[in-house]
Amino acid sequence: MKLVKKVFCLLLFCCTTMVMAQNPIIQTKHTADPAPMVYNDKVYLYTSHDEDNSTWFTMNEWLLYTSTDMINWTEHPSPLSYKTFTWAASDAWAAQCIERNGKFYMYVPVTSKENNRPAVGVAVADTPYGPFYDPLGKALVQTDWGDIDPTVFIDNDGQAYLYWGNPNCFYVKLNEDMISYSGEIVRLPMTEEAFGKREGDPKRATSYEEAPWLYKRNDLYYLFWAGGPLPEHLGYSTSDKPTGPWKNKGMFMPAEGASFTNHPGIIDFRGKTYLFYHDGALPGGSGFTRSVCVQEIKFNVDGSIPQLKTDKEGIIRGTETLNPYAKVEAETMAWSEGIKSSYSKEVGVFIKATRNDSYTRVRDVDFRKTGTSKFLARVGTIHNNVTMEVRLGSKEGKLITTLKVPRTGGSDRWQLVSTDIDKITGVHDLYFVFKGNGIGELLYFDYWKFLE
Ligand code: FUB
Repeated sequence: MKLVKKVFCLLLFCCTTMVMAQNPIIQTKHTADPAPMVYNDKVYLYTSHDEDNSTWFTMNEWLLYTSTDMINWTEHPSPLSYKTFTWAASDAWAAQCIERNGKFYMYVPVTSKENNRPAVGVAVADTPYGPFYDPLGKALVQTDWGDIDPTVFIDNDGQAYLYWGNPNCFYVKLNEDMISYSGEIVRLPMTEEAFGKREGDPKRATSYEEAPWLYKRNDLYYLFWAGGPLPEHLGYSTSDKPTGPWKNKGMFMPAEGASFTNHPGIIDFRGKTYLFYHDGALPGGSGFTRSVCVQEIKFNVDGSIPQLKTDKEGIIRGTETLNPYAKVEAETMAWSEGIKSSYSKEVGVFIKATRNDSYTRVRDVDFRKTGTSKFLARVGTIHNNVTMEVRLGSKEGKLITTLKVPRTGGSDRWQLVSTDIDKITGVHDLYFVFKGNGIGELLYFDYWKFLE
């Protein structure tokens, strides 16, 4: 009997651990170069977008995801494309957005049409979702080479700094308008003391490769960066000033997995600090089909960062529960398999189930004590006999309802379907499991809601 109990506990532990695995945090697209921003108690995660099946950094636009709980992420329409910059030829690479006086400034690297070299531009919007426009009609900064990976930071005294560059690391002081700068562009001394020593590459004396991220904690400035040689690790340097001199603190996340690049993005949110980075951990992932991940950083008492590893678990405990009685977008999820996200003018972002048995998981849904007895969803399909199962706790967990998805005839045709259900109360992980024959586009799902 004891043995049976032990095996049961072990199985339960394994299942719970599997359920909790939720890195990479976005599974419906390939995302890279995370740039998280906290605004009004919500996390806005801007990423670059690796096109599916890419064999190079084929990147045309930036993506935006939001979360208030750090476990469920909602995709929004792309806020910006390199095409917004009429002077840019291509390459929507690593960007960062920041808010100042109610306006949002997105610093982006793109390739300039004029000289076919990278340059940093800036776009402005009235909301974090965009639409962003190019106020300058030209690059904000361009040196002689390597103007990629801008990071922006506003210090407590109001002075804003823009850092960027590969293989050099530059900075400039931004003016209060955030779209111009004062003083010279400064190239940091690329010394062993600042960034550590790199062996065997006379062109790059230090470990610094690219992807700087400026961050401040307890009056100490941190410059995070991706370090070489390839594959990249993550390292950091510290200083008591935002302009250095920087002191190398070395590697805190070793290179690992299918991506030969990495890219740090750090925020404080609701009393914790989170590190976003990317790897190639989705099925078919590579250096050109990357995926954004997140984990909590717990600093040592002296301000140093403990050694971290890329992981599958990500964030175990969310910062709040999700309300199922308000409209919830289908593209809000903690995990999915066999799902792609898409966009249409009629409904904005929606998801496509690509095969039988594909599913999404939404974590920590709070049905409260009062509970629910009705479920509704806006769906559509081009096939007969397609269903959507709603389950609790796991993909095979308690079946709440099986919704027959009407054959609407396309992703531009939707139907709101509702069904009575047995009462559910309390907090549960919710699973939407899609069943039917039809590879590629089994069904379309826009939003869902329970009625109290
Ligand atoms: O995403 C393209 C480039 O790869 C970025 O600019 C670098 O930081 C690296 O992640």
